This record gives sequence, structure tokens and C-alpha cells, in this order.
Amino acid sequence: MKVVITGAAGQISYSLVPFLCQQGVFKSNEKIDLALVEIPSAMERLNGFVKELEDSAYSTVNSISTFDNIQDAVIDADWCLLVGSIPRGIVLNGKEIKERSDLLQINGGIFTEQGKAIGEKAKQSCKILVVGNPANTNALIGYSNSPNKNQFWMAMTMLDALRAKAQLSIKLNCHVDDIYRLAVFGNHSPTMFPDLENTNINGQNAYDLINNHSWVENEYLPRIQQRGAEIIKARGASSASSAARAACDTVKAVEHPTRSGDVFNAAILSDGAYGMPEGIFSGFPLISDGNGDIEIVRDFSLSDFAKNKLEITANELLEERNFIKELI
Ligand code: NAX
Repeated sequence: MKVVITGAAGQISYSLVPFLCQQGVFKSNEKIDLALVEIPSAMERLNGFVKELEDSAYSTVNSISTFDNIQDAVIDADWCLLVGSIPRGIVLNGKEIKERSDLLQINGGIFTEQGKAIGEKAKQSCKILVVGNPANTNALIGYSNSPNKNQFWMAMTMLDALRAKAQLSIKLNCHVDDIYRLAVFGNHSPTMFPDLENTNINGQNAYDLINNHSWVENEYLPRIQQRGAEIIKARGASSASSAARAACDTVKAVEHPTRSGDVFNAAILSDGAYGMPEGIFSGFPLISDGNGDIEIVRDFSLSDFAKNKLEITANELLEERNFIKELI
């Protein structure tokens, strides 16, 4: 079981790798070969992390290797977790990267190369989870540049879903595990739409239990959509521990059957479901059979309010795709 992680010396990976090395994340009992990838200038930092991983003496781990290039790292990979990317605000060649269009272009180059390498060298059954932002469009670039269309590409919306569940559990004074069918549609960005109209709490409709549309529209949605910014403001750094937990949860959700009556969240290539345009990566409610088959759950009913929100996030994804159209 070979697991590739890019951005391995970054802050998300520092929590993610230990989470992945816990028992029971992967279905297979095979031990894990970790392939950790960084840019050449971060290799020393990565080697420091490797020493800590060695000292953790995980019984789940067979080997730990490091790479400063993606081509060698992904040979025969079962999973690729693409965490590394260039964040907004970084200064490159004397220019601060502020605009989403610049960020899309720069990261586009990274994901073009990664998509090609994964398609050529990873296993046919490889699963790919893009965490690095802008995650949905990076996934589209990677997928489009991969010569292998049988591998399964996703972008992470699990963190948005976990945030949505946590805030709902606080509002309704229930446990997060009692929440079923909470789906986040669209982009991993402030236009995402967490739907409560199809969510239930042990069988009772969440939207009916709240019985206050104004709270949903004017308090709940903005809180979830802006949660990332709220954390940056408070912590002085972006979400790392929760993002790592969400990435590990996505792997688990794919590796194991979805609990009966529930869904899990990730963005996958749209086939037009729920009116999301084909050819973009959008968050959808998904189910896994635990054997590699993942499907969109198609029986959610959307109100006009929800449809309008889906249109907004779809338009943003189309606009992002337009920025990088020469890369796909
Ligand atoms: P860090 O800046 O701590 O780490 C990123 C690491 O990636 C750095 O060590 C860097 O050297 C490495 N890197 C850059 N280009 C690379 C390449 N071509 N190959 C391999 N490694 C490369 O960021 P961190 O906080 O770990 O966040 C990583 C990414 O996750 C960011 O793009 C961030 O915006 C994104 N996030 C996505 C989330 C989601 O829900 N989809 C939520 C959390 C997070 O904001």
C-alpha cells in the first residue's frame, strides 16, 4: 500500500501523516510505504519530520521515503494526497501573489506535472485527493493532464462538511454522529453551499428542527463559508489540524462502506448532477461501497433557495476553469 503525500513538510502534513498511520484508516492490512514529496528547498525540513515519524515506530508503516520530484514518488502509488501548493500572499519573483487568477496559473503548473506523472506511473486503481488550494480547479487540471481516466480524482470538501456538522450540532444540541445526509455542494471557497434541507438528525429533518430560515441564510451559511478566514484571523495561520483530520476522513470514507442512510463529502468531476455543469469538480453527496466504487447520491431535493446557491458556486467554478483553460 503506497501512499504519496506532497507538501509533506507543511503544516497540514505534520498532522495528516500521523493520522494516516493509525490502524484502520485503509481497508487493506498491508503495511504502508510512505512516499513524502517536497520542493528541493524544503527537503531538510522534511528530513526532520521523517526522523519524528521514525521515532513514532508505527506498526502500520513498512517504509518511509522522501522525494524532491513527483515522477519518482508516484510509481505504483495506491493513493496520492496532493497537499502541496503555493499559498496566496507568497512573494514569487518579487511579485506578491494576491489574485486568484495568478494563484490558479502558478498552481496550475504544479498540477499539470503531477496529473501527468500520476496518470503515467501510479496504479490503475489509484485514488487522488487534492487538498492544495484552489482545490477543485487544481483537481480539474490534474485530472485533465492525466493520460489515465480510470484513476479516481477528488478535491477536498470534507473540512467544509465537518465545519457544517459541528455548527449544526451546537445549534441543535445533538452529537455530530447523529447527523446524516449533510452535503456540501460546489467549490471549496466562500461560495460553497452546505445544504440542511436534506439533512436529518436521527431521522428528523434538520431544517424543520431549526425552523428559522433567516438563521440558516444569515448566520449559519456565512459562518461555515467564512470559517477558514475566522481561523486565520485567530491563529495567524490557516487550519491545519482540522484540515488533516478532514483529509484522513476522506481517505477512510472512500476505503470503507458509507454508513447506511448517510453520505460523505468530496468534490468530483460533475456529470451534470443537480444542474452542476459537466467538466468542473464540484462537491456532491457521495457514497462508497468500500471496494473502490463511489457514486453521487441523487435523491436530494433542492428548493429554489438551494438552487440559487448552487448556481452561484457553479458560476465561480466555471470562471476558475476559464482562467486556466489553456492548461486543460
Ligand atoms: P504549508 O505552506 O504549511 O505547506 C505547503 C507545503 O507544500 C510547503 O512545505 C511547500 O514547500 C510544499 N510545496 C509547494 N509546492 C510543492 C510542490 N510542487 N510539490 C511538493 N510540495 C510542494 O501549507 P498547509 O497549511 O499545509 O496547506 C497546504 C494547502 O492546503 C494550501 O494550499 C491550503 O490553502 C490548502 N488547504 C485546503 C483546505 C481544503 O479544505 N481543501 C483546507 C486547509 C488548507 O487551507
